[in-house]
Amino acid sequence: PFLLNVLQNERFTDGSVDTYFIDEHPQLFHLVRSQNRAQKLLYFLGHVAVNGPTTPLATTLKPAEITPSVPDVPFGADLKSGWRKIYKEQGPEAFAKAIRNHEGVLLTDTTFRDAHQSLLATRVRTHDLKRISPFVAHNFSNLLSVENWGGATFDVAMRFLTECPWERLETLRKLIPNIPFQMLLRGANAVGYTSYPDNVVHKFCEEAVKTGMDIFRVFDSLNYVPNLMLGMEAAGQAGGIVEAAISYTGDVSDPARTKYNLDYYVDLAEELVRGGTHILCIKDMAGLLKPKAATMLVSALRDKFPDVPIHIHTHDTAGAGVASMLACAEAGADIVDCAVDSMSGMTSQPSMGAIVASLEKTALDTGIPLKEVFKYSDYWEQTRQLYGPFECTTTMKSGNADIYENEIPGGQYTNLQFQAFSLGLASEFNEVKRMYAVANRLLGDIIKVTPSSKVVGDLAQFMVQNKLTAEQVEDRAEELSFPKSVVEFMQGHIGIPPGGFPEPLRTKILKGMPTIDGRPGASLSPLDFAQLGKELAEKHGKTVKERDVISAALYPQVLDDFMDYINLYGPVDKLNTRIFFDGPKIAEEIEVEIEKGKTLHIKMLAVGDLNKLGQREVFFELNGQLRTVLVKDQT
Ligand code: 3PY
Ligand code: ZN
Repeated sequence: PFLLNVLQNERFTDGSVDTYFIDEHPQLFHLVRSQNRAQKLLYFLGHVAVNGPTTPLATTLKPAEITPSVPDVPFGADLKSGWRKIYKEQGPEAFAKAIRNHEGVLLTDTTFRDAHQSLLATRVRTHDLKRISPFVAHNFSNLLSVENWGGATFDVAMRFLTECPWERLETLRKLIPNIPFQMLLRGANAVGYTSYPDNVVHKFCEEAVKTGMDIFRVFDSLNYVPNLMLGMEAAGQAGGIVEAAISYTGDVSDPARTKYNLDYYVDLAEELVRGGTHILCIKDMAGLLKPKAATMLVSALRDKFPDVPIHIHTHDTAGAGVASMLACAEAGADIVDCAVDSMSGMTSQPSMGAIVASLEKTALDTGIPLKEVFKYSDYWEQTRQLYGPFECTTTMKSGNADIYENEIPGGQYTNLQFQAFSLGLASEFNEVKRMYAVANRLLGDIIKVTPSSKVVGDLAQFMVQNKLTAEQVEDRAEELSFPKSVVEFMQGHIGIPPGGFPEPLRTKILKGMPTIDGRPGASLSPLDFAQLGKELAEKHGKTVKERDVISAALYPQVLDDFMDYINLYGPVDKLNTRIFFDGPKIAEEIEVEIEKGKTLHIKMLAVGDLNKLGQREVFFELNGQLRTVLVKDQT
């Protein structure tokens, strides 16, 4: 209040007094802001104490009461330069050339993105990524990249972790300046589930490069080339390294599976190479690439494209991931994906330690120090316990080779299993898996990855719930009310599948509804960013950043909710993970560093009785002083 009085004083505002004291003491203003932030955090903690977690916990498990220890990083030691230097100094083409000239196999570490997207429902917070980042920068400068952004992490960060995904990228970039960062871009769907106007995808990529992103793995859920090209162009024009990905399905080693055979993949690769990709990726999102198929596919691509780096992504759902990655490496792949041991296996990527150890002292040596991998794994083994409420292992106890039949992508496999178990229908999971394969054939045997995997999953669940066989679906298609995702797929909303749409099923389902011919985004008019920025500023009453406008373009409602939440609860991303999910215990002392050098000491003392207005007073000690907040009891 004192500062506000000064600022509003006429003599102050007309400049007729000497304000050097204020000019020289900017911290006076910080004080006002940080008090406000502290009060908001107390309100958040009070709210959790009274009403429970603001982020729905998926199971009854609690985060473990531990503070994971971070392995030492030598103080003041210089960082070794890594692959990022080549890219930044010489550009993407030279980067690609250097990869081809490199002896040995390079690794991409997916621990910061796909591993937790697959095992922990994408819930890993920046707080825990940040703590281990200096260790990664110091010990793993030989990594080709750290995959740490994109896919589902973008919306989950705002929606469930109430933290800004851009800030995550910026923070990690500062801590890991030497290793290239890699993200997953869903082509024309950017990091969303639907097509966006072209200028949204372009603007998103520009901002991502500015914030620190380097390599863009671009895929399309139907391998639809126009969608892929749009994503590749956006990433390339923004100055990023383009890694066009072919999503892998079927089995090239099985002569009976003719739709997605070697010719299909080599022809598609040819289009992507012609389209200017710097790196070619095989994205095996369901973990279907068995060792023999891996050898066949990589050898064919290696022969055909001797100058293009080949990067392989897989999931270890069946348990054959390490064997397949070794086969890829032997056949000439330049880079393979892995996750640190304690975050690997099952629907995640194969184990980094296992791959590093298998190739040590061979011509394909990864150059990654195994001893440091153990320490890195130890950090994640501990940290993973904080995410107990989201553990896929509550339902999944082992790998399962049945994915060779149902072809369900890693992330979706654990989701479907969890859904079935939480409805008490464990046996139904088997039925859903079986029906997933049936639904896929009904839809024409399509590529299954976000968002086309949802179409297949929705149809499978619809068939299980309504006890429909494939024949019944085909016969009664005109009268059934199909899930929205299935209808939109048939309308062409996500693109055109290889070999076209299944007929007569499509005609029967659409019954004359409008269809989109060609690339869905092509018919969308450009988004007016200036107008959207104005609207956001009016709504949220503060200077909205460019990156917030981009988030709003992708996820309007999610961004609005996120901003309202932050306005109410303050910088909850600064709380440690157990406290964020579950709140403190009575009398437990916690420290929250809300900015560098500014730490709050908070102790929750008591939760008061319910008053006549249905509220409870929650008592705290904040930096030694008594504070209270009044919280509406919503239980
Ligand atoms: C995503 O789109 O998020 C994926 O991880 C697909 O494999
Ligand atoms: Zn994946």
